[in-house]
Formats: sequence, structure tokens, C-alpha cells
Amino acid sequence: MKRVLVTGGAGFIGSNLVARMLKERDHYEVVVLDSLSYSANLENLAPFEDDPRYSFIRADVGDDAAVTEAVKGCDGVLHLAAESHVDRSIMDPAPFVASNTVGTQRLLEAWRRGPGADGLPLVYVSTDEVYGSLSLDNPDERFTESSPLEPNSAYSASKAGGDLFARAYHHTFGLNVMTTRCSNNFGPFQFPEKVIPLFVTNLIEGEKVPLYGDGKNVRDWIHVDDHAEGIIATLEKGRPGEVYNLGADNERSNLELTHAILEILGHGEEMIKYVPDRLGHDRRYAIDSSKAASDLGWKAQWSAWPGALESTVAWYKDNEAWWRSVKSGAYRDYYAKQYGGR
Ligand code: NAD
Ligand code: TDX
Repeated sequence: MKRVLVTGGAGFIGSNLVARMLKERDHYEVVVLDSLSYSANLENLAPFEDDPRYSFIRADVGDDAAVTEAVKGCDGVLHLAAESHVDRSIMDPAPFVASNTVGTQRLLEAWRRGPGADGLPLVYVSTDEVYGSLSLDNPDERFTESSPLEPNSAYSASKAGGDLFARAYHHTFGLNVMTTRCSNNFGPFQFPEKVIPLFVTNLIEGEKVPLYGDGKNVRDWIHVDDHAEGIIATLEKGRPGEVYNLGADNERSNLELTHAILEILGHGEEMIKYVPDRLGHDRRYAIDSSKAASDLGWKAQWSAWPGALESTVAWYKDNEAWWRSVKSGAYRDYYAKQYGGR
């Protein structure tokens, strides 16, 4: 039995990851550490409340005392806790630096002083956004693990800060740190500020979908279960100090994505509202995951379209109570601030 600390485990990717660790495997005990910020939802973890292999600690990753206590007796760490939404980082970058850069350094330090001193692994879950943006003119171009880090948003800059600390803790202290850089995730339990759950739930509510700019920006969409398996494969098979790109070769423009969602839900183009572009909007992300395939034996299996998008839309249709309770209170204030003037 391996005891693994999962930070950010009450968020979208974290809770799907915990579910895979507990339901698909019997050799993990999971300790979730999460500050329960706006995007967290303990309902996502409710099925495990009575599972003796699951426990929960409410704490900030930057809280030295709490993290030092939490890492005791752990055999590994999967570090996902972060401020995760680019638009919020445009409204206010400061919390991103605190959680994503400083929080990551604090966690690395606690691990170094704790079980990490014995060579036990910590996986830092980063993002493809740290590489910056590709142009639409060279469709064959992809980010590899040796592409330069050229983050363009406060979100990606703060995540890149975490990447650099992960690298430094390996290089200087010999800490067994590995980093994953994944593309855009979709699936159940995603907070409806991100484009897919936002557009799907708006349409179910009969509201238009706010498409930024010309809609030609491209993302590589990966199902969250594929990402979760990539993180577990990195923990189990990754080599200390290495970086692994995780993607699904599933590039779509935002316009293509929007049309696909409209079609699944039986709506026409009149439900698109073109709104002013995001500041500094990255044009295209595309990553080469061949290293994860060769070194970890990992490959995306559940991301193929249109099936994976259809089943995700079906989940939001079947789980209205989940997103209706999320889309209330402070969410309404955020929505008004973000889209009110657009
Ligand atoms: P999310 O916003 O749904 O979840 C983040 C979780 O982290 C929440 O439960 C939140 O309460 C917790 N958290 C935030 N700050 C914290 C802090 N200081 N201390 C403790 N807990 C804190 O985000 P997500 O989409 O699940 O992303 C998870 C991770 O995966 C992030 O590190 C993100 O950068 C990375 N990632 C996300 C995507 C994507 O498409 N969503 C793609 C690649 C990488
Ligand atoms: O209302 C919207 N309208 C719109 O056109 C929103 C919210 C988004 N978009 C566009 C912007 C992007 O081109 O859709 C695309 C996807 O946007 P997001 O869902 O906000 O994701 P993105 O900015 O690409 O970042 C995501 O992928 C990488 C995650 O939020 C990050 O956490 C992850 O690291």
C-alpha cells in the first residue's frame, strides 16, 4: 500500500484523479490536501467519505506547519493545487503567484525536509501553457519538453515559476521531482468558468455562449481520465528530474469546439455571442507527447471525438444539481464582472 498526498484533490482534475486511484487500483491510500478555494467541491469526493483509504486535510499548500504534518508517512506527492483560470489571473495576478509559485516552493521544501529526503517522488502537475503560444501558420509545429518556457499570462508565468523551482530542487538538492505539462482538460466536475462546462451549461440554461475574438484560437483537448492516468504513470514510472508532455493530438479551434457543442445540444449559430478577445490570448497550444509514450508507456485513450465530448455534455445534462449549485453566489459576481461589459 502506498500513501500518496494529492494537493488540490477537491478540484476538477484532482477529484477525477483521486477517483481513479481509489476505484481502479487497490494499492493506494490517498490523503487530499486542499484549501477549498472557490473551484473546490467536496461533493466530488463524497463517494469516498467512508473509504478507509481516503482522508482529507483542509490547508493551504503555503502553510508550512500543516504541510510538514501532512507529508509525514507519505510515499509520494501529486501536486495539483493551483489557481487555474487564465481570466481570473488577468483580473488579479497576486493569488496566482502565492499559490502556484510560492506554494509550490513551500511544498517542495516540506517534502525535502520530510520523506523526500529518502528519494521518494513528487510529481508537479504543470501545464502546456508554460511554453507560450504557437502560430496558426505552422500546423506541424508542437511543443516538446525542450521548447523554451515563454509564458504569456500571469497564470502561466506563475505555473512556470513552479516548474523552475521543481527543476532547481532536483538539480540542487537531488529531490526526486518530476513535472508533467498537459494540454486542455475536459470531463465531469469541471468548474463552469472553463470554456466547455461554461458553454454547455449556458446552453442548457438557454443563454448564449461568449466566444472570444475571432474564435480561431486552437487548443488540444484531452479527457481528464487520460490526464489522470498520465500523472499516475509519471509517479510510477517517471525518472527523477524529467519533464513529460501529456496531450491527445486532438486540436480544435474554439469555433469548431463551439459548433460541436451547439450540435450536440441541438442549437444553432444564433446562440454564439462574439465578445472582445481575452487580453494576451494565446493563439495555439499543441504538444508532442512522444516522450511520455516511449518512457511511461502512456497514451491518451478516452479523448477521441466526438464520443468523449458527447459523454461529457451528457454528464452535465445528467448532473444539473451539481453545476446549478456551483453557478450561484460568488460565481454570479464573477460572471457579471467577466462578461458584463462584453
Ligand atoms: P481547479 O481550479 O478545478 O482545482 C484547483 C484545486 O486546487 C481546488 O480544489 C483549489 O481549492 C485548490 N487550491 C488552489 N490553491 C490552493 C492552495 N494555495 N492550497 C491548497 N489548495 C489550493 O483546477 P484544475 O483544472 O483541476 O487544475 C489542477 C491542476 O492541473 C492545476 O495545477 C493546473 O495548473 C493543472 N492543469 C490544468 C489543466 C486544465 O485544463 N484544467 C491543464 C493542465 C494542467
Ligand atoms: O468564455 C470563454 N470564451 C472563450 O472563447 C472562455 C472561458 C474561454 N474562451 C476561449 C479561450 C481559450 O482559447 O476558449 C479557450 C479555452 O479557454 P479556457 O477554458 O479558459 O482554457 P485555457 O485558457 O486554454 O486554459 C486551460 O488549459 C490549460 C486551463 O484553464 C488551464 O488551467 C490549463 O493549464
